[in-house]
Amino acid sequence: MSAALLSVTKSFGRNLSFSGEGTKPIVLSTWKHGLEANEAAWNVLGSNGKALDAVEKGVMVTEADIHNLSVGLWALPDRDGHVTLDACIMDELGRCGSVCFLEHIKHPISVARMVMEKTPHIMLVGLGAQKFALDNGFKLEKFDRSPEADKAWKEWLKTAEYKPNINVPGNHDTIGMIALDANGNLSGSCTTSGLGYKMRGRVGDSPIIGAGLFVDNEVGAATSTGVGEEVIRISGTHTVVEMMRAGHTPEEACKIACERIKKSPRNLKEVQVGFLAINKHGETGAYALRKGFEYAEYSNAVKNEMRNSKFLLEDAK
Ligand code: SD4
Repeated sequence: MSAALLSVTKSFGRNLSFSGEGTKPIVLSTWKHGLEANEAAWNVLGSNGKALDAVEKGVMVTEADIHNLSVGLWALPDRDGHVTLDACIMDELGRCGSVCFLEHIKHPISVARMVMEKTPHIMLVGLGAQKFALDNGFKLEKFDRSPEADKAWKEWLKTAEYKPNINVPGNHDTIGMIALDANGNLSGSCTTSGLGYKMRGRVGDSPIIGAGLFVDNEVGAATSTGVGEEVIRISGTHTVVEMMRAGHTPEEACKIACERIKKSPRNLKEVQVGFLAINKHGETGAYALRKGFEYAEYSNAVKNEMRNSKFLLEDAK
């Protein structure tokens, strides 16, 4: 047997021989706003609810936060001043739904869930996604930008320099949430306004299944945050889940995905990416390219605490 195959077989042994109760229910989400979102998710999980409901209800809190500059309608606009939203959701049956470039709708995650549940498709974009939302009872929110976002955008226009700065609050803070419910089922959600001052029409990793979010109920779930282009290039969260399938811990799996990004010949100086993962046993882990990525974890053992992710590159500011 080749060395590579042997190591895969060996590491598979780790998963198969996992013993103990594991941790469930449990919910994890990216960044500080994850604390509030986790509370809402825990309301579902703690009363024996489904992971799918938990991850929708959880991130809806962030989408409705009028002070959040990176998720929902009150977030930073694109360079032309329009707020365009991306979101996706995936459940334990491998069902998934996604919306991209959605404007003037408050809860893209719920539209994504409806795409999953009511259509034969996975992704709807732009005006088509908006029409689908309106046809299904969502309301058109007519304002263009929140006062906070408007002020930030007008300030940005003075130089109009596009820089997806690393770890700048408000520019990198997508919420990705993954949960394991009391019945041992996994689901995940991811929702964002994307990178602040992006080109009009730009879509990142967050609404792309296998990039911003991936769930395999036999193995685990993962979500990502940061510069979406880099995550898409390596099918980031699919990679993380496949590494867990091969027997790696969630933290190792996230680290391997970061290492793939690090190998890039492109200049990654301004790039941050963070991965967050959970396996079927409720083991959790994260890894980032650079210092600064943090996430919130909530279980019976860990009552909603922030954790700092380990990272690969020491050159963080
Ligand atoms: C994107 N990944 O649109 C998103 C942005 C982000 O934390 O994650 N911010 O590329």
